[in-house]
Amino acid sequence: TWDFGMKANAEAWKVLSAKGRAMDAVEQGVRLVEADPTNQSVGLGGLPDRDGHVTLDACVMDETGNAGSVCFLEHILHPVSVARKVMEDTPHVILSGQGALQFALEQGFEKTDLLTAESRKAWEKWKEKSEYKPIINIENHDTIGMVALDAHGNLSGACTTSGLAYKMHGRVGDSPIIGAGLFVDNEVGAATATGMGEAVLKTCGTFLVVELMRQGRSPEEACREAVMRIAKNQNYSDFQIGFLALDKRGNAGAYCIHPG
Ligand code: SD4
Repeated sequence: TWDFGMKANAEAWKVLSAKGRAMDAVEQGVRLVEADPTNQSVGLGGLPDRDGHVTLDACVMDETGNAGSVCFLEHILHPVSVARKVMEDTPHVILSGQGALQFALEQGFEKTDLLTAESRKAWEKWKEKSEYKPIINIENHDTIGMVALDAHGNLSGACTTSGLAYKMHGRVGDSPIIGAGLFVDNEVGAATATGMGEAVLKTCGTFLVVELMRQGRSPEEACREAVMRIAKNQNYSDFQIGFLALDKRGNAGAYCIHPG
């Protein structure tokens, strides 16, 4: 998702080309973007919610259908890796808020201040009007989702975000929700989403994309149909939604509402 993902792809490719696991590839790939302070939308440097808190959502899903997720998590540089720990080291799928932070600290993750001077300044400026109109477009976006197929024929995916800028405190988007921001079915394919999370949540977006591929749609056709289902019922002039998908044979496709 989005052009800042190109370097994440390159990082993930290092793992894939060495015949590593798709799960490791997607984790390594998106971590690069989480740690990049110039990207004001994922992890470090993410724009805060309306009360000034940077709150993070992330999830992973692997080739066995196992999944892990954190949402409404603060102060952790790599939420995707905490999500993977939830998947591998707990009997649960989702940990949220204080509980997710407590788990991360117990696992040895360090507490980090994620609000950079630039993002604080942007928030101070936003507060002058406090206009709450989340718009997602090419200048204002905030999620990296990645899906991969490895040399062993296995699929995995990861999705991580600081969510909508200036969202309500406590708001959780689609990105950490299995079947909304990310879904992987190793027999069929994998899909991830970006854009206005509320619309993706209400349509179980990536679950829909994978199920459409199961019925025989190509990755692009499946993404288009999922986008159309959202566009049919909502006035989408002010928001973007994009789906990306990869099938079991390695065919990739994507579709979004607006260009860019
Ligand atoms: C969310 N889906 O929190 C994310 C935002 C996003 O590009 O993808 N923006 O709703």
